[in-house]
Amino acid sequence: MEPHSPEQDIKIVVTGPYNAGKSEFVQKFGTKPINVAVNGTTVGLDFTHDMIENFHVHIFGTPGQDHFKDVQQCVARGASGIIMVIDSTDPSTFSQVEALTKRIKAVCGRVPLIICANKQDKPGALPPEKIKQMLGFKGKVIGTSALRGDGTRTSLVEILKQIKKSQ
Ligand SMILES: Nc1nc2c(ncn2[C@@H]2O[C@H](COP(=O)(O)OP(=O)(O)OP(=O)(O)O)[C@@H](O)[C@H]2O)c(=O)[nH]1
Ligand SMILES: [Mg+2]
Repeated sequence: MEPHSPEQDIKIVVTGPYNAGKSEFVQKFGTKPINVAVNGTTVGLDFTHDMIENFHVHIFGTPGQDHFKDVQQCVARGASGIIMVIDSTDPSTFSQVEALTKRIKAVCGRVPLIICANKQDKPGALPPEKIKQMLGFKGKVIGTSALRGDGTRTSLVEILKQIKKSQ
């Protein structure tokens, strides 16, 4: 077996508003994902790890509820990339994206960020292009269904690509 090479380790944070599907997203990776939750809402973190594109990717999910601000920052600290998961059927939550991005970047720096327009399997889900326009976001918005696992790996590969490019 090859010796473990630390430069191939990478930390990604999965964040987003309450109930957007962050935990469901993280659960799609690795063999033994962890979710620290009470009554279905994350109160601690989600964590898993997986090998993707020759990187050993450590995937951390934050809580979404605003009263866990400190926990969000704790979980996000040191991440090289941010995946912002939003619920495409709930535009009332989109206004939270800006403040959340600021809060997470305060502990990660100006690292690459992509948005996952999640719950695309649900009727009434706004398409990713529409959400990109509504948010005025310049980066990549990828349609996902964390429930079905659609687009989750594509999102990870995209953020890794952006991280590699920025280094
Ligand atoms: N239909 C559908 N349901 C989803 C999808 N992703 C998540 N859900 C459901 O939405 C609910 C919330 O998902 P979670 O993954 O717990 O959301 P979260 O963002 O981690 O929530 P908090 O940790 O409480 O902020 C659960 O019932 C999920 O099964 C999706 O892509 N499609
Ligand atoms: Mg959660």
